[in-house]
Formats: sequence, C-alpha cells, structure tokens
Amino acid sequence: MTEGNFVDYVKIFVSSGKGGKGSTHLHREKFIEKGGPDGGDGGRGGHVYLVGNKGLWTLFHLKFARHIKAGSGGDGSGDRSTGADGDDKFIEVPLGTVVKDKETGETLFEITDDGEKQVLSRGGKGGLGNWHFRSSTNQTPRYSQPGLPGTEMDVILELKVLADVGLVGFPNAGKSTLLSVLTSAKPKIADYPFTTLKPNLGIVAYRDFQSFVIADIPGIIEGAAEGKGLGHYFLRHIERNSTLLFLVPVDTPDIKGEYDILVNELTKYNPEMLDKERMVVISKCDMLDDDLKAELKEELDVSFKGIPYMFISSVAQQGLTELKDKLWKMLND
Ligand SMILES: Nc1nc2c(ncn2[C@@H]2O[C@H](COP(=O)(O)OP(=O)(O)OP(=O)(O)O)[C@@H](O)[C@H]2O)c(=O)[nH]1
Ligand SMILES: [Mg+2]
Repeated sequence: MTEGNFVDYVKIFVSSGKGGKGSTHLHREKFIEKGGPDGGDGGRGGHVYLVGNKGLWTLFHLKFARHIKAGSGGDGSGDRSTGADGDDKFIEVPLGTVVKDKETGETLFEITDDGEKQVLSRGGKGGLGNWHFRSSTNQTPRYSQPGLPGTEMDVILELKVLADVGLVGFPNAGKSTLLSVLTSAKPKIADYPFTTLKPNLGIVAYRDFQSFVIADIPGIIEGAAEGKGLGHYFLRHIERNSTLLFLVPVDTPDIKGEYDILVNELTKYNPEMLDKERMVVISKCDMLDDDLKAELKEELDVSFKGIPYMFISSVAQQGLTELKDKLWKMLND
C-alpha cells in the first residue's frame, strides 16, 4: 500500500430518504356511486447503512463520495396500495471504522466485524393513506398524512488500523525499513525523521502459507500523547494491534531510556496499551561488531529484565527469521 491511497479520515454528508405520501383516494366502481376511502400508505424512505468489510483496509473509496443519499419512499395510491420503500444505501467500510457526528464530535458507533450492519441515518416514515382515517362520523375522509422527511447529517469516519503487529519507535528508528524487508510493501525510507507521514501496512508471509499484518506508523516522540509531532494523530492506529513491536536503534545512547519514553507516551495516551503483548527489537545491529554486541547484551539483560528483546538488522538481514517466528508465536499463543 503506498502512502497516497491510505485514507484514514473522511467527512461525508448522508441523507436518508423521505417517506412517501399517504394517498387520499375514494373507491370508484361502476354502479357504486360513493365508494369508501381506499388511499394506501406511503413507503418508508431509504436508510443509510454502514457495513463492515474485512477486505477493505482504507477509506480511500469514500474520499470523493461527498454526499450519500438514500431513495425516497413511493407515494401510496388507490385500492390501498402501499408505496414502495425507498432504496437503502450501504456504505462499505473497513473493520475498525469509528463513526462520529461532525457537529458534536460524539462517537456514534464503531464497526468491528465483517458483515456487521448498522443504520447511520433512518429513512422517514411513510404517511398513512385516508383509508386509516375513516370513522363512524367521517365515512369519506379527504385527508391523508404526508411522509416524514429523512434526516441529513455530516459524519466523520475514522479508521483504526487493525493490523496484528504495530511498529512503535522514534523517528528514524528503522520501522519502515523493517516493514520493507519483512513484507512486499514499499514504504518511503530516508535518513531524516518523519519520513513516514501516514501508516503503511504490509503482509508478512509466514511458513505454510500463513500470514500476519504489520502496521508501520509515523515515529513517536516524547510528548506525543499531548499532541507533539505526528504521533498523537496516529496513536489510535496502534490501539487495536494485538502486539506491539518497539524499535530502538543500537546506536541510541540510552536504549532502555528510549524504550521507557515510548511506553510512557503510549500509556498516557491509553493505559490499555500496556495490556498488549510487546517485544523490543534493537535495530541497525550491523553497526556493531560481535564483541560490542556481547557487551551490550550483558547490559540490556539487566536493564530489560523480563522484557523480551532481540537484535536485528534489516539492512544485513540479521535476525529476521527469528523475529518472524517470535511474532508468530506471540500472536498465536
Ligand atoms: N545501518 C542500518 N541502517 C538502517 C537500518 N534500518 C534502517 N536504517 C536507516 O535508518 C534510516 C531511517 O530508516 P526508516 O526506515 O526510514 O526509519 P523510520 O523509523 O521509518 O523513520 P520515520 O518514518 O521518520 O519515523 C534510513 O537512512 C535507513 O536506511 C539497518 O538495519 N541498518
Ligand atoms: Mg518510516
């Protein structure tokens, strides 16, 4: 997935259909001079639904869909005929789509399951035909109800990426490079911070035709939870990942300290982040010879205590198979 078509936020205007008019009709037949009222009801206006689709990964297909409108209900007619219901509209969205009212900012609901269907905007009720209003005092009512109008609303759709593994690290830690060697994704890689501006997803092909999805998000810096850098905006993308992979480059002066800052930012953002499975990867290890690596390992065994960590190099392709094995195990245990 390239950066250009990853869309995780869209504003759309939806309107449900208005209800059809009830009919004011009097029965006419040869030889029956004054037939009774037989005006049928109007059909209901079309609803606008959101439907979860596990085959979708972005909201790109809705980027240019500014206005989504369901059909109006048909009017009722004589012989107690009910008007047809308006056409419903079904908006397909990826799993993890959060729906908000644009006016109030209130979260309306979230789509999490494949095939899950929720009404976003309900069509107006059809009006009752005059047939309903006959009574002992009025045998021929000459009125019926109009249909109720549909509702219009501006909504925001926001996507939380539902990948299996989320990559977390400071800018320049090597996250996109790792994604590019584990998957066929081709994210932009460069020697400056904030190269990645939008999440990238890649599929890791694992032994025996199995696979899992990795999400590479923009780098996180201290203060991200309060809105510094880009991290704040993208933290929601890793809220739903079941496993977090922390990347800290081997040339970082205080590796454990940097890891602590990352964990702290995630916790401030949402304490539930700490409940996830996590592992630390010390990246760019091709910069270190074996002696230095052994020395560092002694140090890290102490500072990381029980936290699982490992050395890798995306450039020299070191530790990648072991990393895949470990991630697979974490995801499936
Ligand atoms: N020596 C070495 N350099 C690496 C390795 N992995 C990444 N780099 C370099 O580190 C720099 C940053 O890599 P990126 O993959 O863009 O880092 P990132 O974490 O995605 O950065 P942002 O998108 O800015 O957050 C690039 O110059 C990469 O070539 C590695 O295994 N070894
Ligand atoms: Mg990047």
